[in-house]
Amino acid sequence: MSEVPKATLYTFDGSVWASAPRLALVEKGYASSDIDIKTVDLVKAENFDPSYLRINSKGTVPTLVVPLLETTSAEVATKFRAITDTKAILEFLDKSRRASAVSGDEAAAPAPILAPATIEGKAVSDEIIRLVHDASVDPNFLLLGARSEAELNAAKGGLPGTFVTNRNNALLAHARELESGSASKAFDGSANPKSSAIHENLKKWYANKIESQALLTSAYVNGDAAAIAQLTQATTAGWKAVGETLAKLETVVQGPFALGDQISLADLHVIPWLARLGAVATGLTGDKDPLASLNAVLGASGGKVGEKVRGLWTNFSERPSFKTVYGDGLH
Ligand SMILES: N[C@@H](CCC(=O)N[C@@H](CS)C(=O)NCC(=O)O)C(=O)O
Repeated sequence: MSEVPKATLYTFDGSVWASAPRLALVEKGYASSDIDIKTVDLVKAENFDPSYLRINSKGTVPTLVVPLLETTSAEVATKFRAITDTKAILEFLDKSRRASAVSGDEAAAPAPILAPATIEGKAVSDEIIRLVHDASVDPNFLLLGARSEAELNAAKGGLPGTFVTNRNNALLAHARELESGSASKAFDGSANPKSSAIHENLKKWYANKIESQALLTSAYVNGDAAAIAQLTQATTAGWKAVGETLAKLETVVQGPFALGDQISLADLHVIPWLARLGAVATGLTGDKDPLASLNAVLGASGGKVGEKVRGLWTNFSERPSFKTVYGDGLH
C-alpha cells in the first residue's frame, strides 16, 4: 500500500517568519510524523538554489507544500501546491487539523481552533498581522541594518556580515553559472524552448535579487560611504517605525493574548516579530532582557513596548510552543 502523501514544511531555525508555522505545529498538536520538515539554510543562501526557486519563486521560507487531495487515488500521481506566504500557511495548518481524528487518535486532545470566531475578531486579527508584516518594520532588515558606522562594524564581524557576504557570493555564483551555461537540452538534443525560457527567467531573477541587495552589499562588502549613510538613515527610520507600530498594537491587542483569553493566529505572527526585534536589541544593548533592550533601543525615538504587548509576550513565553521554538535563544 502506498503511503498517504504528506505536506512538507521548508523552514530554517533562525528565520523570523518560519517560526510562526513552527509555533503553530505545536499549538495545534501536530505529531512529528504528520508533516515532513526540510531545512533551507538561509545563512548558506540555500534559498537561492534553482531547485528551491522551483518550489517557491520568491526564494523565501516558510513554504508549505501540500498534496492536492483530489489527486491522491492510486492511479494518479499526486500533485502538490506550494503555499509561500506565512499568513496563508498558518490558516492552512489551522484548518487541516481541526479535530483529533486527523491523527486517528480519538483520545488525543482536540486541536484548538486558532482562527478568530467572529467578523470583528477577524478584522482585529487581520490588522495585527498586517501591522507586524509591514515592510516599514521588516525584522529581517533590522537584523542587517545599523544606526551608525560603529554598529555596522560590529555587525560586519558577526552573523549579519556572514549573511550579507554569503548571499552576495551565492547570487553572483548562480548568475555566473547561468551566463556560462547554455539552456538545458531536450531529450533528443534539440534546444528545449521551455527550459530556455526558464533559463532566461532565472537570469532575470538573480539580476533583480542582486539589485535589491545593492544597498547592503555596498555598505557591508564594498564599504561605500554613501551606502553606509543611507543604511544608517533607513535603520534609524525602521526603529522609529517599530515604536509607532508598537503604539498601534497597544490599541488593538485585547489582552492577555492578541484577541483575548485564548491564543489565536495573530499571536503566532506577533511573537516571532517581537522575538527577532528583542534579539537584535539585546545584541545592541548587551541587556539580557529582550523587552528592556527593545525599550532602550526605541527610547531614542520615543517608542516603547506598552503593557498589552508586554503581557502578550510574558504570557506566550510560558507556552511549550515558545519553549520548542525559542528554547535555544531568540532569533
Ligand atoms: N511575506 C513573506 C516573507 C517571508 C520572508 O521574508 N522570509 C525570510 C525569512 S524570515 C526569508 O526567507 N528571507 C530570504 C530572502 O528574502 O532572501 C511571508 O510572510 O511568508
